[in-house]
Amino acid sequence: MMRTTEGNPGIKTETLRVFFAIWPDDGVRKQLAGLAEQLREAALCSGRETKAENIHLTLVFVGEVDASKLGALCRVADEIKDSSACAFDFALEKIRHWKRNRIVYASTVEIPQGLINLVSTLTDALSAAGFSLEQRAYKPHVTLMRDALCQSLPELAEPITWRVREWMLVKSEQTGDGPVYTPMGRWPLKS
Ligand code: 2AM
Repeated sequence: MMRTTEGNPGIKTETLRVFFAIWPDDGVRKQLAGLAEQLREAALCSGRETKAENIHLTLVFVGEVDASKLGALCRVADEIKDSSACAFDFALEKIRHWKRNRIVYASTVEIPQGLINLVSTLTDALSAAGFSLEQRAYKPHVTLMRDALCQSLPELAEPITWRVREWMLVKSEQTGDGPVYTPMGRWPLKS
């Protein structure tokens, strides 16, 4: 997105919408995409399913930043990568519906300590580097469907276990065909 710098009508800067996230491997992605499909096929929910390649878990939503800040964001990630959490497993055990914003999502019963550590280290480091973040409580969720209306939601027969081994910085762009997410950097978790 191009915007004009306030007070400098002639100078245009590019802004990017970015967030830190984890992306599932192919197996977990297929299982999660399959869940949304099953909800629709069983006529339990109607709505817009998240495309399989877009299924992810947001760690920290940074929002609109000037493109020139991308380097600073990557430096924050580089600095914490050795002190951040170890690799962890994330068991997706439940499907729920937020009626207010009409989102169907998958989530966990107990947030893994590795995820808590990673999110808090990243949040603290971004704040210390001058990025202003929302103060909302962190509710880890994997969005499966938007604009969703649901009759009821099934319990999962067994958890979907996601082995989290890396995290990334992602650019989000809205297109006529829905959001397009592009990785801008990747960082491994200690094994
Ligand atoms: P959602 O799936 O619940 O909409 C890219 O937009 C990612 O950032 C999505 O995972 C989205 O969550 C999340 N996101 C979007 N806006 C956000 C906000 N204002 N605060 C926190 N997360 C946000």
